[in-house]
This record gives sequence, structure tokens and C-alpha cells, in this order.
Amino acid sequence: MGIVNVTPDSFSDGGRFFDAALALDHARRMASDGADLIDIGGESTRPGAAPIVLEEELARVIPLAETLARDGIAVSVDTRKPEVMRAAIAAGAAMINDVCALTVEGALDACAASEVGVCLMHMCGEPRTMQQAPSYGDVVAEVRDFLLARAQACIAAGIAPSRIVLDPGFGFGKTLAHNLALLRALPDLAAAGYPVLAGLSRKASLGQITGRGVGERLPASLAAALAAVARGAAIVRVHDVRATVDALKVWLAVEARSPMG
Ligand code: 9MG
Repeated sequence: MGIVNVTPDSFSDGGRFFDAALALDHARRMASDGADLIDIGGESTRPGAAPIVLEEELARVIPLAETLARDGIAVSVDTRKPEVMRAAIAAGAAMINDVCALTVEGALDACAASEVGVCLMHMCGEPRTMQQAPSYGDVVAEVRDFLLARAQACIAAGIAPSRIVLDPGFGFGKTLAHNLALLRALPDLAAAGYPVLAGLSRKASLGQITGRGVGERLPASLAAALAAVARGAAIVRVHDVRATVDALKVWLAVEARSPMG
């Protein structure tokens, strides 16, 4: 999954793709580099980010989603708002990626009324404050229990289990120790039977481990993507598609899991 942030304040690309034409080029490039899915977000979810109004989010995301879907590129729309979900589905999105796991009123119904996939992510708190003092008794159990409860809520609302993806939400109200514990325990989450999505690309935890700034985290991001796939992640959400695809091809060939093997 390639990331396109159509925001002026993304942590990872500093708003480079806020311009619609640049965002479209970037998305097409990621698709030709091997991304199976392009995740478009119009509202920043980085720590400290403030929410934006509905009209602004619609204007940032929907025309791009429509164009890519018309090109035959599978699109995921990263949003918490049911109105944006409905518009994204009408525009041809294949997946709704919700960092609030469809907990906002109306979100479950917006997705249930369609055939889209849904990515349910765990977040402790909300983006503005989530990194202030994240705390858990047992982070792995709490995240897993939350995600499985949200999957059940989806199923009760009429969303087939085959449409559900789970995501532990690396960096969303988690310390480095929490993120590492969740990454190590990814096989347990995958054992629940839903595809697991892992988003570690360029995140702060990688900076904490390596001492690198956000622009220098490609090697760390590749290592994190491989570590996640080796532990059962079915989807990795990344900024650097070309490099990640190459790294995964080598890893899969070694594991004899691809035609090259
Ligand atoms: C929008 N967004 C930012 N980071 C993310 C992550 O790790 N997972 C998902 N599903 N979405 C994310």
C-alpha cells in the first residue's frame, strides 16, 4: 500500500503532494512501481495534528480517488468521517482505512452499505494528544481485544469477515516499547484470521532506534516492512514503494514464496 498524503502538514513528506497534479503523478508512479493499493489521506493523523472540516477533506481526496479509480488503480481512502467514506465509495474506492476503526457514528453504516474493504486500526486517544503519555496494562492483549471487538461490530453491521483488515496502529498512542511489543506479537494478531496491515514507514520509533531524521529512514523502513511481513503482515503501508517492493521480492525469493523462488 503506497501512501499519498494530500495534506499541507504531513510528518513524512512535509506537504510535498498537497498540489493535486503532484499527488496524481506520485500515486501513478507508486502504482507502476508495484503498489497494489494507493492510500489517499486528506486529514493529517500525525501526532499533534488538528482535525479539518469536511468540505476541505472532500475536496482534497475525492477528485484524486475518482481519477485513480478510473485509471483502474485500487484506491484506499484514509478517513474518519462517514460523509467522506460515502463519497469515497461512490468515487470507486476499494477500501476505507479508518484510524478510528469505524467508531464514529455513521461510519459502520456508511461501509456496510457497500462492498468495500475496511481497515480497522487501533489508536489510543486522538492524534492531537495521543503521544503525550500512552499507557497500557498489556498492550498486545488490549490492542488485539479492541480490534477483534471492532471486527465483531463490523460483522454485526453486515460487513462480511472477508472485507476486514486489522491494524495495530504503530505510533498511534504508543511508545517505542509498545510498538516493538506489537511488532513481535504480530503473528498472534494474524492468527485471528484477518489480514493484518502494518504501517511503520518513516515513523518516529524508527527514528528513536536509528537516530535518523524523517528524511533518512528508508533503510529502517525497509527493515521494519520485512520484519512485519515475516511476522504475518499481509499489507505494508509505505512511502517508498519501489524500494519496498524490491526488498520484499528478495525476501520472498529467499523464502521460496514467489514464482522467482
Ligand atoms: C493514516 N495512517 C497513518 N499511519 C497509519 C497506519 O500505521 N495504519 C493505517 N491503517 N493508517 C495509517
